[in-house]
Amino acid sequence: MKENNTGEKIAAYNWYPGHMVRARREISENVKLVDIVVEVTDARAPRSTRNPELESLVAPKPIILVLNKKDLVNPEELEVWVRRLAQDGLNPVGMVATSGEGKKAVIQTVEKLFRPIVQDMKNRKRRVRPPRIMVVGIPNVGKSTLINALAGKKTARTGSQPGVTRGKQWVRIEGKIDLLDTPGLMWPRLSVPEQGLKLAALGVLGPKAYSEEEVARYVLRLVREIEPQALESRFGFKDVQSLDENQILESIASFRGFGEDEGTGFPKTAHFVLGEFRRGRIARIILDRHEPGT
Ligand SMILES: Nc1nc2c(ncn2[C@@H]2O[C@H](COP(=O)(O)OP(=O)(O)OP(=O)(O)O)[C@@H](O)[C@H]2O)c(=O)[nH]1
Ligand SMILES: [Mg+2]
Repeated sequence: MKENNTGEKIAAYNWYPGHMVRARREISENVKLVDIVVEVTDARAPRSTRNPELESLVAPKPIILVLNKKDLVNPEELEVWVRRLAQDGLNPVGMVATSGEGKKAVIQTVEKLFRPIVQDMKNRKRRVRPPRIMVVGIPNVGKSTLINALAGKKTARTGSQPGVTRGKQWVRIEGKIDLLDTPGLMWPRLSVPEQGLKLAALGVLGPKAYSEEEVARYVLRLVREIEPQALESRFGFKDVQSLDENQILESIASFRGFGEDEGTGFPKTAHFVLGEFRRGRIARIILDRHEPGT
């Protein structure tokens, strides 16, 4: 099946075992230095853009799950995910790292999760210090943007703090939280072939790892299922549910004046569809479904 091709290509191209071993080692080392781990995910695929191993790597330290790029999803749909993830103890926070929206909620969640740790320090008659956090996540979810948003302009690098860790760079956020200033890069979850297509659709994977035409067809299929009216209003379709992906591509090709694209399998149209989807200009849908494994 085509889906499998993309899944296999992705696995072979991006994440061979050597990468994973190194990433795993680095995260396990860094997690010793912090109290709380901030896992950044893409709100358009809250399950598929998580790393399935992270919880066991960082346990018993708590995770704050940032659902970033929430400007690209429907707010009510995101709220359902936030409630479910909260039930799983993952402390979810929706965020727009590019604008800083959600930053306050992240800081408040850090403070809430740190309270019992402070209590413990007091009980042991230890000096109370600020919470230490680190950011982790798969490629392209917005880790660097989030670090910049948290650190802001006013915050100076605190340098390698003796007594914290030599050689590590920390930044102090709003005078009260120490953030490790380099994010931990995790590998994506590829247990189900469809997840490869989702990650490709969201731009998590390098362009050599997938076929744009295959991924564009997948995106169109999902939008047709989840929010057909989005395709109808954007491209003037009448009854998009009666069309297959090829017919949809063909119509978009003529809508855009890419008519000559048809004979070559719609590469231009596919590229256009993916670009528009990634910018949130086709539909603001969450690609993951609520049932596990999807
Ligand atoms: N729409 C939107 N785009 C965002 C948001 N946060 C980040 N981006 C964009 O997503 C892209 C990736 O952001 P980065 O911060 O570089 O992501 P990263 O996780 O550091 O990526 P790698 O370092 O490659 O692993 C950039 O084009 C950002 O501008 C957001 O909240 N909304
Ligand atoms: Mg980065």
